[in-house]
Amino acid sequence: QDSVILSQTRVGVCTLTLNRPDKLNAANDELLLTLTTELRRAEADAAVRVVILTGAGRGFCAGQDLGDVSGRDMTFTEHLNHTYNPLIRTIRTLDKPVISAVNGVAAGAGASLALAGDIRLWAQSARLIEIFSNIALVPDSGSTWFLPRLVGYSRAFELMAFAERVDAETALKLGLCEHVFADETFMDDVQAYAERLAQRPANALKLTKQALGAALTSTLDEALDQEAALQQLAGDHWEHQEGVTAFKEKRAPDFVRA
Ligand code: T3D
Repeated sequence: QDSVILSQTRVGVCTLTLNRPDKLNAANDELLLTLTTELRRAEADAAVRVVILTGAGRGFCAGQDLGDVSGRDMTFTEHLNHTYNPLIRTIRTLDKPVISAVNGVAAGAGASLALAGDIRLWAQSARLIEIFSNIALVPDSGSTWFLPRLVGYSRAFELMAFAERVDAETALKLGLCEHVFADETFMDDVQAYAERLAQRPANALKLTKQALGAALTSTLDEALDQEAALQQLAGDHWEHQEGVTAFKEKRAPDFVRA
């Protein structure tokens, strides 16, 4: 398989691998559009409960393929609206959890992709660089939205202004990732984590993702209204019944029904 995106589904977990390892998975249009399509395909596939995004080889994603920019027949704005922005929106609105499994360097739009996941798992040797200012560009693909929410305005500005390299230990401290795993066992650890997540109640997680996504830009009043509406959908679902029954019967709930 030599597609720019590799797809494999195992035990309810679909792994989408950016596959241009010679260029640290720098993104061309084909990669970005295919990744968006594959995410939607995973969303529609009943066998998939969790999606992992990762990179082949030693890099996660080195951002825009700089060999692909000159001579392009789109403006920057048109290009972002055609490729990166639909991808980031797809990740954040997908009705299944998306894990960014950051196996190596994540730079530029690759850093944005690393931040866009609902959960961010890093290998020990992974690095994140808001590298845009090195080529005098503005952080895009959601970085200006994700990063200040995680680290605060001034830290985000500093990381962007100096294109500072953030290592895994610092990322964990700053809240840019949830867990760091050893390089040697990274994808096994990520798969095990994803399989645990796949056992959780899929409908409740879908609604939780929706509620959290909305709450990030809402008032408390709006969040309370949103919770009340979504709780009805959760409460009416068989998963809720199973959770309550399992509690009463003093057994583990089974949220993965064939
Ligand atoms: O619409 C729009 O187009 C605007 C959107 C912009 C979004 C963006 O992402 S802008 C930012 C673009 N990305 C960069 O500026 C990063 C460029 N890469 C680097 O600075 C370094 O490669 C890294 C710091 C990421 C990693 O450094 P290192 O030393 O580990 O690896 P390397 O040797 O530089 O790279 C390995 C190979 O990958 C190398 O190819 P070679 O010499 O072995 O044939 C290198 O040229 C290639 N590569 C890495 N990044 C890119 C790339 N090729 C094309 N585009 C890249 N972005």
